[in-house]
Amino acid sequence: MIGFGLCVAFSLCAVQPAQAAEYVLKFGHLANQQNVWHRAALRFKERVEADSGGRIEVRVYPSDQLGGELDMINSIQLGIADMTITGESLQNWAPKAALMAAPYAFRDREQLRRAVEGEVGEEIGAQINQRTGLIPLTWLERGPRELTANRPISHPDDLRGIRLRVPNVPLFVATWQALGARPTPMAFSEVFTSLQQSTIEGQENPLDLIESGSLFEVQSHVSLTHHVRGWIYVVIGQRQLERMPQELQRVVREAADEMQRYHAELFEQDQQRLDQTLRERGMVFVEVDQEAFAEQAREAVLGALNEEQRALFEKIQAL
Ligand code: CS2
Repeated sequence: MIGFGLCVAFSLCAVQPAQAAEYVLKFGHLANQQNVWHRAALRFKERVEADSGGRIEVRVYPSDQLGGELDMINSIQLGIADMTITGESLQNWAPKAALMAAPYAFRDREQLRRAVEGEVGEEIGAQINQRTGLIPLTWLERGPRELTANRPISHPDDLRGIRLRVPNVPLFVATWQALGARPTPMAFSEVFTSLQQSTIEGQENPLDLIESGSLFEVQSHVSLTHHVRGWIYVVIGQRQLERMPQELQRVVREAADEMQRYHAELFEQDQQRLDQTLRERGMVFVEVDQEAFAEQAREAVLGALNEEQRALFEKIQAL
């Protein structure tokens, strides 16, 4: 063996390639690299690779690099990708998932936690798994969804048929139609350009995704509707998880728990920062007639729920 010194000097040593991982998890999501979802996903990657001794490699792709949310769900089902971060869009397969983001369903964060970590969350998670073949590994709390536009909107009457992008969530379409908007389902990655080209006039999202999508460049006002308080799941394909030996499945699940703990830490700090950051980016924050929005939306939400969704909605109200 040539001495180390010579190795260094002449870099003659065959550098041993890192042991190729036995399993690779491709993890795509829609937020950008600064967003708390991505930072928490990198912590997940770190823990999985360290605790599996390199037997699992996690490749994290932000900003819809592997495709939009619905594409990601289909890719995981086809085995082309393995993990993503998704929520109420799963309603297209599992109706109960709509309750993850039912407008005006949750009074506060404690009620939300009781729902997610109790029977409601179990019911939703079970139907998601049955209907999609995805396993929710952990859940992440979300900031309230707010409405953005290029004018102040403080009452449903101000919507006046606004062309509003919503994610591919039938319950959102029904709710915003009833409120007087013209909702257009669209992938998050298309929102910036559609706003820039005035194909749509507004959208609604938590502040962190307003920032993540640089929407402050194409939207002047944030109307504080707080119309949805909800959560999102970190999901993995059931086949992808169960093809691993038990000890590696445990590594993945424990890393997901760590991801949630780390995200919770980041989330609190982030929520303090975002309001100020978006104001500094020039966005004007508008107080709204919460009761008027809630009154009109609640009727629409209840009217749009089928029997099993309605039962879950009632369960949430009782928490
Ligand atoms: C995002 C998504 O696309 C969006 O507006 O906020 O996270 C959205 O909430 C999805 O429907 C979640 O499934």
